[in-house]
Amino acid sequence: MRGRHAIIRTCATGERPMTLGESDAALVSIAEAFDLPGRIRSLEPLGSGNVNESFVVVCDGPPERRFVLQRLNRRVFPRPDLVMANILALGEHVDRRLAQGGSPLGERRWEVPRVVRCRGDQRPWVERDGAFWRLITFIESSRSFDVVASAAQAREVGFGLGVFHHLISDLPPAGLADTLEGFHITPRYLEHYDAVLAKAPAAVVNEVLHCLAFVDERRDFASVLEAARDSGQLRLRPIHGDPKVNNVMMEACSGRACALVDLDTVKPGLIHYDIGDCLRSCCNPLGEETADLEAVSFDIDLCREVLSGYLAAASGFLTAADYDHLYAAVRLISFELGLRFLTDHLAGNVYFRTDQPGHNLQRALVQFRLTESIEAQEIQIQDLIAELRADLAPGC
Ligand code: GN1
Ligand code: MG
Repeated sequence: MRGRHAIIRTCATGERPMTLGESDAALVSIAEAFDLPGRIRSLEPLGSGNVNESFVVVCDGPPERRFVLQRLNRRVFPRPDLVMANILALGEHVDRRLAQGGSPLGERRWEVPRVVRCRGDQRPWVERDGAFWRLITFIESSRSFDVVASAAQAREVGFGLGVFHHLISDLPPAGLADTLEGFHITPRYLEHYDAVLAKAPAAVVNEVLHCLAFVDERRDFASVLEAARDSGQLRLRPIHGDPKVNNVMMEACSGRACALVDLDTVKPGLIHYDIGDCLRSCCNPLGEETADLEAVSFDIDLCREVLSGYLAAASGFLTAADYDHLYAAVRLISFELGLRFLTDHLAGNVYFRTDQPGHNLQRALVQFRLTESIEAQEIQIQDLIAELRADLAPGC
């Protein structure tokens, strides 16, 4: 939790951000519309998201219970009702799968954040003054980390993503709505970047000039995963959409992954977006918010751990073409995130919330630095993938 300051970050929703001091009563009244199990003891900002606005609600016990109250960013999610429908469909599917057994989890704990419905009409959200609010259970006795702290943790994050994919691998993607059209379709981000750039004032800052050249050198590469999808090598599956390290909850007592949270971006997609996103996040030990650009690098030892953990749970449903595109996935998603941050910087920070001027430019530079580090280690990363593939999926 970043604390109170997070709430006064610039708000990319186009709506005025709520601050606790001025609107305690309004926030409590929104939370009370949901079917909570007790009296609200506290309501605090939960501040690390770049898109939505989140609060943690603590309810009196026993046992004391925590919930996450969120205002969905309607500019990013124009159909928040469909976001909720996807989360509910995912929860029901995973419940069925867990009841059947036979997952890579064995006796391990695994949870899905639950949607709390409203008192009375049982709607899974509240609309107030044009804003869309929902309440989700907090995964108790667990915590998350903004950066990976150890090899064991990296392996757990990978395993967590593998379990998540395993449990939804038989959920038909057509049953999920496309709630964020174009999400992770890199050529679309490139088109949007070009449109924004055409309207932006000519760049004079060296960092921006560097970024523009960086993007230009990788234009052809941007379509690598979508081309594989068009040619039928890769196919749509249900995905998480945002499996960065702090969206994987670790059980407090054991340090084991026990849930993936932040399910807003669950929708049909390529699992490579998820694998690439998880790797670009976990294998950047300084984290995506670092100011120490020179020191940013892709840690191949952590990559080994994440991929081993992932494959331990997921190798059963990966195809040969899936393996063939793993390296492209990790390179592409760090490049894509850099491109998204850069575009938002050029557009005047309308999508990602920012803490200070130039924040999105700095974030873009970090992702581009990471991309360069990945490119410099291509042979080692490809060798690692080949080695794990031979061990875990012989013949694939
Ligand atoms: C956004 O809001 P948050 O932090 O959960 C973004 C992700 C990015 C991430 C980078 C819907 O996620 O795609 O990878 O920032 N989510 C959306 O930190 O655009
Ligand atoms: Mg997210």
